[in-house]
Amino acid sequence: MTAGKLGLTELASWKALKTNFEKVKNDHLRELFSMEADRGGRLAVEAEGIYFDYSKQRITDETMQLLLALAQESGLKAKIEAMFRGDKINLTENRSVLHTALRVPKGKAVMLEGKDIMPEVHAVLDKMAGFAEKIRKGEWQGYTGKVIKNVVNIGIGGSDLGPVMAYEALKNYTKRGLLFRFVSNVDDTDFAEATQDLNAEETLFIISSKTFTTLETMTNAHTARAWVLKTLKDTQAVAKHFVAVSTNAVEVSKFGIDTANMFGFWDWVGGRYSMTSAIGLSNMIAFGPENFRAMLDGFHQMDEHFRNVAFEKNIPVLMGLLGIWNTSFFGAETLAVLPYEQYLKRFPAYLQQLTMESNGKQVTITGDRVDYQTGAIYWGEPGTNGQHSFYQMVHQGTKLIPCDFIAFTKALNPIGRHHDILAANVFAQAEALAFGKTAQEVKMDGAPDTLVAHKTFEGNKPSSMILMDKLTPNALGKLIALYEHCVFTQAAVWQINAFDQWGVQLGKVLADKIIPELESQEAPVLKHDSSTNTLIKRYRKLK
Ligand code: G6Q
Repeated sequence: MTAGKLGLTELASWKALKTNFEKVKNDHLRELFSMEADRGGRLAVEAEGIYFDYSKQRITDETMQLLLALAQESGLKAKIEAMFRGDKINLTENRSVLHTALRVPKGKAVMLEGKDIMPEVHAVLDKMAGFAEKIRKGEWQGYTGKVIKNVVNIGIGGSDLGPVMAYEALKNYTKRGLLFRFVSNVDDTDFAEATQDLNAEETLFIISSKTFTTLETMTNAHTARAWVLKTLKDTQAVAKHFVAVSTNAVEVSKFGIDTANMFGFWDWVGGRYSMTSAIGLSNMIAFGPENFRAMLDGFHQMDEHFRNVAFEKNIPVLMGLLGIWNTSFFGAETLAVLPYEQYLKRFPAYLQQLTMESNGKQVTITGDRVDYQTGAIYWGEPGTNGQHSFYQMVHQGTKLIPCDFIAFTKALNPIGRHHDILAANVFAQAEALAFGKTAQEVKMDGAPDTLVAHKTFEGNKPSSMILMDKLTPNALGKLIALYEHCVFTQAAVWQINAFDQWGVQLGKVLADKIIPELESQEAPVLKHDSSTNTLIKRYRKLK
C-alpha cells in the first residue's frame, strides 16, 4: 500500500462496518419493518423528480451512518470536486474526466488548464442542432437529390450503447418518418441486416468513433462506404452520405469524409461517458435538438445534486454506498436492474458497460491488489417479462441478488388498465422479495405438507425503488447521471480508477495477431497454446 495512505480495509469506518455487518447480517426485513413503523418513509429521499426508497435494503440506521462515514473517510467530497474541477483523476491515462461539462448550460464557464471549454462545447452542440434540423426537415439531400430517410450509426462500446439506449428510451419523442439503425458488431450479419432493406440514396451513415481507428467500427465503416458506392458509383457521394463523430480529424479526412461534416469532442470525455457529446448526434436527429437539450438539462441537474447535496440526501451517493454494502459486505455478486418501462429495454445493457467497465477492477488506483470485492455484475430485463423467467431465482434461489427497480407513475402510451397493472407488479415484487411468505403462512393457505417448503419464500432480499413521474428526456438524463455518479461514488470508496479500461486490451492485441493467421494463403507457423493452435487450424480447414 502506498505510504501515508490508508488502504480501504484499514479505515476506521470500514472496520466499524465489519462489526456492524456481524450484528445485522441475520436481521430480517420483516422484523426491521415491524419494529420501525416509519421505516418506509424514513429511509427514502426525494430530489430532482426521483423518489428513492431504500428502506428494503438490509441496513439499520447505524449501518447508514457508518456508510456515510465511510464516504467521508474515503475523501469522496474532495474526489467529486477534483472531477468537476478537471483534475487528471484518470491517472493511468493522464486524463481529466469532464463529461459533466458537456451538459453545463449556456452562460456558465468550466475552466480547464486556464481556458473556458464551454464555448467549444456549445459550438459543437449548435452545429449538431443545425445538422439535425436539416435531416429532420428533409433539407439534407443525398448525392442523387433524394431526401435522407434512414440514419445508420456505426460505432461500438461507448460510441454505440448510449445512443441505442437513448434512442429506444425516447422513441416516443422521435420523428417517426425517419428510420434509425445501429451497427456495432463486426459480425457481417449486423451490417447486412441493418442495411438489407435500405436504399443507399436515402441513407446517411454516422461513423461514431472517438479514435477513428477501432477495428470493428472501421471495418463496418469501410463496408458501408463500399455499399454506398456500389449504388452511387462516385466517391463524391461519400461526402453526402457520411458524417463523422470523432476526435481524430486526420483519420476522418483520410476516410473521405469532409471534415466540415465532422462533429468533434475531446480527450476528457471517456467513451462510456460520451453520450452527451457529439456521440449523441443520431439521438439529436431522432428526437430533436430541443429534447436533446432537455436530456442534457436532466443530466446537469443530477450533476449539481451530486456535487452539492449533503451525502445523507444525495441519491447517487446513497445508491453507491448501498451497492458497496451489498457487494463488499454481503458478498452479493450481481445487481439486477429491473425497469418497469418498456422504453428502457436497453438500459440494463447500457449500464453493463457503464458499471462493469468502470468498476470491474482488481487493483487500486495506485496498483495494489484489492482485498475486498469491487464492482457487481449488472444485468436485467424490463418488467414484467423477467417475472416469468429469472425472478424465480431471485425469490427462491441460493444466491443473494439485490435489485434496483425503476418505475414511473405515468404511462407514455396509456391504454386502459395496463399501467396500473404494471405498477402493481413492481410494488408487489419488491414487497414479496423483502417479506416473503413464511412456512406458517403457506400452511395456513392450505398447502399440503409436501409442498410447504417449496411454496415458502424466505424473503429478506434487498431492493431499492427508483420512482419517477414519466420517462421524459429530462428524466432520462437524470436517471443516467444518477448511475454515472453511483459508479463514481463506489470507485472513490473502493479506491479504484473508474475511467480506464485496460482489461479490454489483451484480447484486441491477440485478435490482431490471429487475423492474418486465419487469412494467409500459406499455412502460418502457429505459436499459441495447443488449444488455440488447433482451433485456428480447424477454422482454416473448414472456413
Ligand atoms: C469506453 C471504451 C470503449 C470505446 C469503444 C469505441 O469507455 O473506451 O467502449 O467507447 O472501444 O471506441 P471508439 O469511439 O474510439 O471507436
